Amino acid sequence: MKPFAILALAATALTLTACGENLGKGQQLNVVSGHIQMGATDDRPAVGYFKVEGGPVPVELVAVTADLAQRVEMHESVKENGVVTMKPLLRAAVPAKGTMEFRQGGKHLMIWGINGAAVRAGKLPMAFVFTNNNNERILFDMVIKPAAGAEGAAMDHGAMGHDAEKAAPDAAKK
Ligand SMILES: [Cu+2]
Repeated sequence: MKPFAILALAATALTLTACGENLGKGQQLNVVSGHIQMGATDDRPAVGYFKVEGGPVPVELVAVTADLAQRVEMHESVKENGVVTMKPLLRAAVPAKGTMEFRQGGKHLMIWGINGAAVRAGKLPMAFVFTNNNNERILFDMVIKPAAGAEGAAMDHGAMGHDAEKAAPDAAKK
């Protein structure tokens, strides 16, 4: 091996090490967990929940997409005058070094038309789009769980779903 080739290799190794060290320092923006609960019947949307860990600066989640689903929407359940309704959610703040969660009873994803192959594989690859770095995309495989039983959240949510949305004037506007 010629001397300059060895130098080049050494330089590459140094670069990689430096990169790894930077990643180790401080928390990076990341999607750390998430799952999807299928709707009780095929015409019901599935619901998605996940957790995001914030990086060094505050950002906003502005979209979640999936190539293997027909439609994905971000929603938030809100209680108004004692009635729980859902509203479309356009952005969700992720605090620096904090956490942001989509969970039952609050922010959630609604997912229509998940590809059958993804359902059989038990996971749906999703892309989470944030406002930092010119819309950084973070990919995460959401574990797909079957519909909950009669007492389950997915069924309740599905039953609440469309009627509640039609009834919510804000949701109807956009
Ligand atoms: Cu919803």
